[in-house]
Amino acid sequence: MLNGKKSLFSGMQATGTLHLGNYLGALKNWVELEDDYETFYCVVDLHSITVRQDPAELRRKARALLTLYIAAGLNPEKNCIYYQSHVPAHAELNWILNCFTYMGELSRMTQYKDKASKNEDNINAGLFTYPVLMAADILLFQSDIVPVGDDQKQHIEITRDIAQRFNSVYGEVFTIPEPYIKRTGARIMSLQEPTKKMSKSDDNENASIFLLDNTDTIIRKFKRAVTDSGSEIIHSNDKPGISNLIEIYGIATGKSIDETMKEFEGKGYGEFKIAVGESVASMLKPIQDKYEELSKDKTYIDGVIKSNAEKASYFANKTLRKVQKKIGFPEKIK
Ligand code: ATP
Ligand code: LTN
Repeated sequence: MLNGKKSLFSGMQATGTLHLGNYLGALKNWVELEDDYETFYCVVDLHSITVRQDPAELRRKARALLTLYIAAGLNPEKNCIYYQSHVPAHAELNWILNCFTYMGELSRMTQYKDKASKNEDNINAGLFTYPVLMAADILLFQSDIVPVGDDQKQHIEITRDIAQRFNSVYGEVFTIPEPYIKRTGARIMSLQEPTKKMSKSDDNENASIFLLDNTDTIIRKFKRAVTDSGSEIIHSNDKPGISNLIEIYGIATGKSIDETMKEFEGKGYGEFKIAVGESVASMLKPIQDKYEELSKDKTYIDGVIKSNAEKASYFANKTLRKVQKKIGFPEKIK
C-alpha cells in the first residue's frame, strides 16, 4: 500500500527487443491496472548488466523500451515509468537485502542456472544475486502485486521469503507481494521450438514475433511456425505448437479456445496460421504507430523520464529510510 492505495511494481530488462511473450505475458496486462493501483513500471537497466552490454546499445534499448511502455498504452501521468539507474534506492536496498538472503536459496533459482549455463565465460556475482535486486525493486514500493509472466514466479517466491525474514526480525516493514499472473498468455512458446518459452535471448529470429516487426514479417514467421503432426486445429497438451497458436489468436481476437477451435473446424494449419498472423499484426499496428510518433518527440519523453524518476525516488526513499532506521544505521545530521 502507498498513500492509502494498493501498489504494484513490474519491470523488464533493457536487453534485446520486446517480443510477443513480453507483451502478452506482462505489458498488455499492465495497462488494465492503472485505476486500481499506484503503479511503478521500471526499465531495469541495473539488471541488464549481469550480461555484458555495449554502452551505446544499452542506452538506445533502454530508451526504446521506455517508449514502448507508453506506446503500448501506459499513460505516464497515471503510471510511474522510469529507469532503475535513476533511483539509487534500488541499489541501496539491494545491499541490505543481500545480507538477508542465503547462498543456498539463490543457487536454486532456475533462471540463474539457465543464464549461467549460457554465459559460462561470465558467471558474475550479479547474475547470482539478480533476484535480490528484484526483491529490492518490489519491496521498495510496498507492492501488493507483481504482474509478470509465469517464468518469474520463483523470483517472487524468494522476494516473499526475504521480506518475511526481514519482517520477522524488525516488524511489519515490508508488504508481502503476490504474483499477478494471467491464465492465458503467461507462457507464450517459441514458434520454432514450442516446448521452450519465447525468449529475447533466442538466436533464431523466426522463433519470436518482435513488437516492431512489420505485417509481412509477422505473417511469414507464423507461416513458418513449427506445428505438430496431424492437421486439426485442436488445443491439447500433446500439441504444443498448435496450442500456442490457438492461445495467441485467442488473446489477439478476444475469442476463447473453444470458439477458436469451432471457427477453424475442418480447416487446415495453413489457413489458420495466416489468420493468426493477421490478427497479431492488427493488434500490434496501433502500438507501432504510436511508437513511431513518440520516438520523434524527444522533449516529451525526456519530461516523462525526469518527472517519473522524481516520483519513484520519493516513494522509494520513504521505504529505504524506514529500513535504515530499523536496522540501526545512524541518522543523518541535518
Ligand atoms: P530472456 O529470456 O532473455 O531472459 P525474456 O524474454 O524472458 O528475456 P524479460 O525481460 O526477462 O524477457 O521478461 C519481461 C517480462 O516478460 C517478464 O514479466 C516475463 O515474465 C515476461 N515474459 C518473458 N517471456 C515470456 C513468454 N514467453 N511468455 C509470457 N511472458 C513472458
Ligand atoms: N527479472 C525480471 C525483470 C524484473 C522484474 C523486477 C519483474 C526485474 N525486477 C521486479 C518484476 C518485478 C525479468 O527478467 N523478466
